[in-house]
Amino acid sequence: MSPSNPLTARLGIHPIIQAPMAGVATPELAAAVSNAGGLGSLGIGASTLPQAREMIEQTRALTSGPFNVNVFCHQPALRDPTLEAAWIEHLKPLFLECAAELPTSLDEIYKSFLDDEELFSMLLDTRPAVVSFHFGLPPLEWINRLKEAGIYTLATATNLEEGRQIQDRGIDAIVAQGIEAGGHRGMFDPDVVDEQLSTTALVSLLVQNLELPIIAAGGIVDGQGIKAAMDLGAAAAQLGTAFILCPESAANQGYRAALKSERAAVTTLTSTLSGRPARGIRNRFIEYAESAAGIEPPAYPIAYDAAKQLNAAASKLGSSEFAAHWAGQSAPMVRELSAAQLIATLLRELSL
Ligand code: FMN
Repeated sequence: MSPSNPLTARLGIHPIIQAPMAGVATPELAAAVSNAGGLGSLGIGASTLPQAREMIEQTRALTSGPFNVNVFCHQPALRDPTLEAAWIEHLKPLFLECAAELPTSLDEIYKSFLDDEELFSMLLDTRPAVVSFHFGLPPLEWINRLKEAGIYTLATATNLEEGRQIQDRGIDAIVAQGIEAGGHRGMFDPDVVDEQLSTTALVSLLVQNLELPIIAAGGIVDGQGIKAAMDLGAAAAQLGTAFILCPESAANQGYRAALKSERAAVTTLTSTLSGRPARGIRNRFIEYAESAAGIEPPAYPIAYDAAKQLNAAASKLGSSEFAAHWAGQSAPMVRELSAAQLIATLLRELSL
């Protein structure tokens, strides 16, 4: 077992964080991880305010351990009616195939935390032990107030420049998200050139150049992977895909079947599902949506509205070919265990 470091000592945890996963992480999953000595996380980026509060309260009822609540700090979407109409038109054959009504317009289906003062107040009120930020950072004043409330803060970086901004803003620790990672890339600005750094390169870069504890995320599914990251100087590892098959996750049968099939070996980074780059198992939606050169998806999360409507219609017909099955590059190696068994297994492998 690795010795404790400032991050694990402050939170009183093993160096294992279950990644926040909007739509997949449940109170049961987060609490089971925290009860097993890791840090469980909730992803409330796509939840309404009452849903988010309820998830926090449910988690608190299931564990006395610390847990993390994650919010999305993307720049609010710039509307482009022409682009949005062209995207709907592009997807028309898929809507027809699923016998679904073609949307006449698309919505910004959830707010950025940057625009959500009520959510900020709710976090101050409920005071989870940890709050984490994805896609950017909130204003300094909000970070300071969360920290004054005793909350430990984390933020995702995909390169050194983002890591520097996180450190300068006074965040407590950095999640170093490599290109292998499942789900959305936490890059602050999806329009800048993506350096696409691997988890190994990024962790080393951040450890060598910054002072904050670094949490390795991306492609890690076993204790050996956690150990390798810690050998590079990471204080902990954050695992997402590894927890999707846990019975406590909200993943549906189609998602579980895809992750257990040979198709899990082929993951793709695509903006077509949501409007921001995210890694998932390649399916017919991605194949089709990427097929037309020159037709770009609308901004995040407007594109997601189209994909979610299509997936809802396809699901009714028993198809999950249009779903967002987020998964990282190590997806073929995930194990189907309860969260407690998975943490125990990871700890055993880590101490070998
Ligand atoms: N990261 C966030 O910060 N917030 C999220 O809501 C979020 N949702 C995710 C949903 C899924 C299904 C997955 C697989 C990842 C998600 N991520 C999210 C990214 C994870 O925090 C983490 O970077 C990633 O899972 C690490 O790579 P791995 O999946 O290979 O372990």
